[in-house]
Amino acid sequence: MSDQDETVHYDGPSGGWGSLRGITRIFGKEWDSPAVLDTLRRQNKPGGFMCTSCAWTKPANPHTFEFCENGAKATLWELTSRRCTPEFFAGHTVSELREWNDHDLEQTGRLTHPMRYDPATDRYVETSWADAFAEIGKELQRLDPKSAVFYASGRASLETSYLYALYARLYGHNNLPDSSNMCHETTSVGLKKVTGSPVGTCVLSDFEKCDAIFFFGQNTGTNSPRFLHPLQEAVKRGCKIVTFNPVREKGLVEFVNPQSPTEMLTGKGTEISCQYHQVRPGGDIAAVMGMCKHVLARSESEDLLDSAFLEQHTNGFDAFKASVEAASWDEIEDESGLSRADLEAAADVYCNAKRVIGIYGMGVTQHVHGSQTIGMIVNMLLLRGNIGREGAGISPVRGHSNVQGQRTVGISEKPELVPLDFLAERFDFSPPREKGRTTVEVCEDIIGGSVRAFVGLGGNFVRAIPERERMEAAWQKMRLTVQIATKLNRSHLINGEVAYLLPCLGRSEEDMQARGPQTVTMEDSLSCIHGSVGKRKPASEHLLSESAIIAGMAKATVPPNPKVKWDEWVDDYSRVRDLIEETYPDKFEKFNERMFTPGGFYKGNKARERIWKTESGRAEFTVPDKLNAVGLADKQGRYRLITMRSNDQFNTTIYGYSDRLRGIEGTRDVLLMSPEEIRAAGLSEGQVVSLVSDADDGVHREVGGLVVTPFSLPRGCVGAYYPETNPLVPLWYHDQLSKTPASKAVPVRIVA
Ligand SMILES: Nc1nc2c(c(=O)[nH]1)N[C@H]1C(S)=C(S)[C@@H](COP(=O)(O)OP(=O)(O)OC[C@H]3O[C@@H](n4cnc5c(=O)[nH]c(N)nc54)[C@H](O)[C@@H]3O)O[C@H]1N2
Ligand SMILES: Nc1nc2c(c(=O)[nH]1)N[C@H]1C(S)=C(S)[C@@H](COP(=O)(O)OP(=O)(O)OC[C@H]3O[C@@H](n4cnc5c(=O)[nH]c(N)nc54)[C@H](O)[C@@H]3O)O[C@H]1N2
Ligand SMILES: [Mo]
Repeated sequence: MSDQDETVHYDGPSGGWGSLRGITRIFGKEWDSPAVLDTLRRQNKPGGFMCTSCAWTKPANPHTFEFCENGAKATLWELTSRRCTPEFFAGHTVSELREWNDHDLEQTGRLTHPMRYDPATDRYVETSWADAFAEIGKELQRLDPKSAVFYASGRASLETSYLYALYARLYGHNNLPDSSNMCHETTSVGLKKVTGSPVGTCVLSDFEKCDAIFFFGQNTGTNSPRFLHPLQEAVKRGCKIVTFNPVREKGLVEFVNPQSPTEMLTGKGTEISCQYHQVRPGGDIAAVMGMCKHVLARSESEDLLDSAFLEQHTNGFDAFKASVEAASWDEIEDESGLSRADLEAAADVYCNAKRVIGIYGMGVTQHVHGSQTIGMIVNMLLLRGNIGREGAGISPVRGHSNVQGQRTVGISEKPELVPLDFLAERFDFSPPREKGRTTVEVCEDIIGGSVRAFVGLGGNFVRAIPERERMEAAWQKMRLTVQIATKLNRSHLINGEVAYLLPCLGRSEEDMQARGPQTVTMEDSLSCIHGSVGKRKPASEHLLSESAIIAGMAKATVPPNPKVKWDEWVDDYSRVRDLIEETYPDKFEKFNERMFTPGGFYKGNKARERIWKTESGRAEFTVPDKLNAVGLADKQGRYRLITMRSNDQFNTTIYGYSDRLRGIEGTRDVLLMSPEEIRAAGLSEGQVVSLVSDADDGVHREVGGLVVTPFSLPRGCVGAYYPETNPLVPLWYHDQLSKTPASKAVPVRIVA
């Protein structure tokens, strides 16, 4: 932290007036129209509509405005008055649009008509829904179902997701990757391995009772800002927050509550983290090892461990203890980049707290040994019985607003997670039993040629995945690509021989079906299910709901089946909720009755009750096989690249060019480095450089035009924005257990 003064940084807190200016700057006049304000007022409230931005939970007693700067951006982005029409497409070839950047593509506004790609003119041309469904159905019928992939980007509702997964299985495949495969799949696999549950164990009230929170690699201020409110309240009642992050993220340093007049007037906020440790990327395994070492050392003379819990509920403690004793402080300090004194101070907070929560995000999951880091965090919590009791637990912060829910209702490439026997009987068919493809496997098989069709239920797959250059070339050899979307993005411009772009309703819009206006539901990060009602007039009269589009394609693809009632389901989504309840009775009891429960209804979690669905039937201690989560060893000239999100983006949607909370303005083409590293590399501030891949695999990958920008970061690492730097991530560079791409320590060199 010595170099703070030389580096760009933002002096204001997170929240505060800056957050309101952030909205105004991008949306200008659009943002204060009465209709828009009315929509925002209903956001994240019982009976209102659920934000399309992050998955943070929606409280039972919401604030007057239960939305944050970035939630407002997401909503306004959907409500824009701009339209991307057939006339627009008539004026631009697809090749030309491929030269446009992400921001400008989405700025063309909401898609209005179903479009088909016309290779003769290299343009998208207007088509009818009936023709689109008929041709898509015919194309899919010609293909081997196993060669098709149905991707989902965690936004679509539980109802749509259930229908989509059923459609895939009726057609004949389990190729149902979703954005989770690039995100928290490490959790779904790694956390499940050690606790038996693929999701977090905490509920909102735990944040009202915990004494300490340990934060690993999650950027609350930008990515789940409403979570800052419970954190602020926790700090005010004396809870200690200890953060591990290579970047000093403003939201975890200080927060001014935009809903508090006093705080807004005085500008005086709350200090969030009492300790902030700038761990090296991938160094969390070592950092937690250091803390555990101190806890175990102190436990020699103090009664610190929860022996009854260890005895009754855990497996593997002795082996873990031996591994902690074997790890040397020298190694721990070197791998974590943190001093023994700092780690002991962090461990003291842990020892002094009766109830502890562990939080993590992409800084943990997007590493080659990310699952081992999750195991390590769980190890630390288990030592003092901090899982399965009030005020304590493990809480991954999920990304997309319904990404967790999509997995809950059957969008999964892992057949063992889906009640296939029930589906077989209920719908009278033989569901495919073979494992489907993860995102990385989809990419490998598109390159290899065995994937012939791709359907995207939202998202921007081609832009979000690793290895962009090779993927874009291979993509165009597919026979069929279908994208269901609200706005134009790069994935729509890299298409197969037959390609469709199908525009859908957004969540804030009224979804009118034969039996009246419809409600949809989603599951948040804390496993609570909420109903969401859109009220806005749709952006175009030609839009269909996502459920109607899925049903339209399904009817044209799979033979009629008296038990499969696409039309009835689309007429009235409550019937789909009945199906979900029938399929998952333990989680969705009285679904239709309970969907407007204030704060959502909790689907339950066995690990929270200390029922461990693991191999041993107990919570598992695990011994990491190395002290850092990075895939390749350090060497001269190699840096660990952190691919980052700015405060003005939602994944590949770029709202603007201000990363307000990090003090980076006007550009995304930056290479962030510490002043020491800039000097050591013989570079200077403002110099334009390229990053090239240093993955030792002989593949040339390069991203140029990056301006060297001093920024407080640990040694040996650099930072740059996602998705611009995705061409640098090798496809094979992923978490070992779950195949989540390891986007947080990508091996690169700098070329001046
Ligand atoms: N406004 C907005 N909200 C979003 C999104 C968005 O793009 N914009 N995206 C949504 C989605 S899909 C997701 S998954 C979530 C993502 O939300 P996060 O999980 O917060 O993901 P990132 O911003 O990619 O990075 C997380 C943090 O990890 C830190 N980090 C990097 N490497 C390491 C490491 O090795 N160790 C530690 N301890 N920290 C590290 C980074 O500095 C960064 O602060 O947010 C969701 N919400
Ligand atoms: N290098 C690097 N790569 C990463 C990451 C990283 O941190 N670093 N993060 C990864 C993560 S965590 C994730 S989740 C993925 C994100 O990958 P995706 O989920 O595939 O991408 P998004 O950018 O969220 O998708 C944006 C598009 O979704 C469409 N859309 C928006 N709203 C709706 C809607 O209501 N319905 C439909 N049908 N479409 C809609 C719009 O057309 C918009 O252009 O990227 C991953 N890739
Ligand atoms: Mo994500």
